[in-house]
Amino acid sequence: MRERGTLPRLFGSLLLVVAAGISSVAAAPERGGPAPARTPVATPLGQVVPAPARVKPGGSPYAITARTRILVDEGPRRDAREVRRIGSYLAGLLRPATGYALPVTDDRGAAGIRLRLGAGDRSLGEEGYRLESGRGGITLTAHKPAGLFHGVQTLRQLLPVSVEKDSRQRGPWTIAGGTITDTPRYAYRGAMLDVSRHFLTPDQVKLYIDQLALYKINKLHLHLSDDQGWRIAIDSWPRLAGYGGSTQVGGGPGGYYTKAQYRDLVSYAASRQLEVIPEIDMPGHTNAALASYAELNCDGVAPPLYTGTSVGFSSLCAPKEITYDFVDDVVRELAALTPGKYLHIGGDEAHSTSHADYVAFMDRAQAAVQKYGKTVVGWHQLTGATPVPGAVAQYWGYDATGAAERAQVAAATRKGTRLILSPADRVYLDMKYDKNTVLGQSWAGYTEVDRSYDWNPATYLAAAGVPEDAVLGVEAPLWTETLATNDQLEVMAFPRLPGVAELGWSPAATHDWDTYKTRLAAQGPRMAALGIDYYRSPLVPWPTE
Ligand code: NGO
Repeated sequence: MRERGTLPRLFGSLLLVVAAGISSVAAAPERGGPAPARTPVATPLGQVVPAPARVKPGGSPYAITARTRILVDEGPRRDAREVRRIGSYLAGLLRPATGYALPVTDDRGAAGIRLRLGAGDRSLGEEGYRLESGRGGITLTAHKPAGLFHGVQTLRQLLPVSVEKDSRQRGPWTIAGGTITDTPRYAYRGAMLDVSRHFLTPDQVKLYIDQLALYKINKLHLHLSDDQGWRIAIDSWPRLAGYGGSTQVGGGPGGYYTKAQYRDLVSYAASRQLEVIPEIDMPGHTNAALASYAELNCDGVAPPLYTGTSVGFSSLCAPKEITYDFVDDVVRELAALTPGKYLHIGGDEAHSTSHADYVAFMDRAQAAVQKYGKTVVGWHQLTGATPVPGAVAQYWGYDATGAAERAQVAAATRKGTRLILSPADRVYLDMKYDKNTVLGQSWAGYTEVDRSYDWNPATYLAAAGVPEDAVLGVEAPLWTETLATNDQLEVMAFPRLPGVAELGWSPAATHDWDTYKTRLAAQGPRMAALGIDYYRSPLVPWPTE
């Protein structure tokens, strides 16, 4: 939900009062003694999503008060600004609800919440952190800024749900004592937004980014082009966005990102430690481009713009040389907008391209990506062509995917192709939860919250012959044929997305639906306080009012 609505706010505050073990419980009255005082009991240290790798509870809790300062211990100079920015981000999270000033300072004498980059903490890697909580304060330690940022998300979830509100709330703001040492299972923990079927404004995308950050997602894949709309300005082919971006599913105005808007999105994502992976889907799913430039069509005739939801009918013209001028220009301009290492070239459902043309086209499209210094990502149909060394394939098969297709994917992994797993009947967030779900699709089946969470990325394709170390991580795509507003995105993404985030982050040893669903239930009031419209799955024991 874009604005924090009254309803979720009310819902959140009601839940806050009743969610035992989450914010406070009453001490047992002594017979004949004084009236019971409300003793603050902090959230148990491990009760966060994704589950931390190691939790050692114990010792005194720490309470954030009006005297608390945020101490940034800036570490190596190249990271100093970023550490300070994370300190300010934390202060920004805590100030509205606590009402405290929470100054961000580098005064080492200050007590409170300390963010430190330790040179000696290499074992925490690129994204890990340690959170130590005790009477004297909280210390977050990491090797890299991303670790501090993820530690901040853990800290946030350890505070009462009311901390998420944008107006002043009653404390106390107590964090349980102990130590969390946490590093991710997979380096790639992604979410995808299809901004083509329905155009999503920069503000809509930013809101989703903020929601992803809460669960330590670190990649945002943007599906920037499809039959129904081209969403990124390309200077050398201006009609792509200007005309190809002018509509969407069901008609309506569509839209596109100017380069300045897109750069701003990339930097906003980076401020939440997310790397943006742009996708231009080729050679199929290209009606918007074909409609914009007649010369890209084999017959030289531009088709009309398309606002339906069929797939597989469009194709770039593989035998024409101008096709590769187009690919080179688009990839060059997109690579220049992309600080991250990946560039996604689609490659799915090229049903209107002959196999020979597909293979020839994918060879040249991959070469363009390499020429501009990026790593190729493609949907797993890429493995039916010739993936270049280092290419990454995004698996989107499901239970009904045939053995031959799985074997082809496995064969590619044996030659070095790595996989992002997005099994459609597990983590496609556009799949309906059950027959009563109003939005979404069901071609891969209904996907309730347990089904979405309860699988193991490491062994998911093991039977087909995919080795564990071929798995780079997981990604939850959100296709938007039926979705246009943030409320609609949210009710499909939540609460499945936190489960995918946990699959990507938490050690396999923590994987257990029964304990997960309890931790997820505790996220209900938090999501509500944040105004996230989530699906109240009957499988999750949400706190009752
Ligand atoms: C498929 C298809 C998309 C659809 C989506 C809907 C892939 C990779 N190609 O996934 O065009 O939008 O299903 O669920």
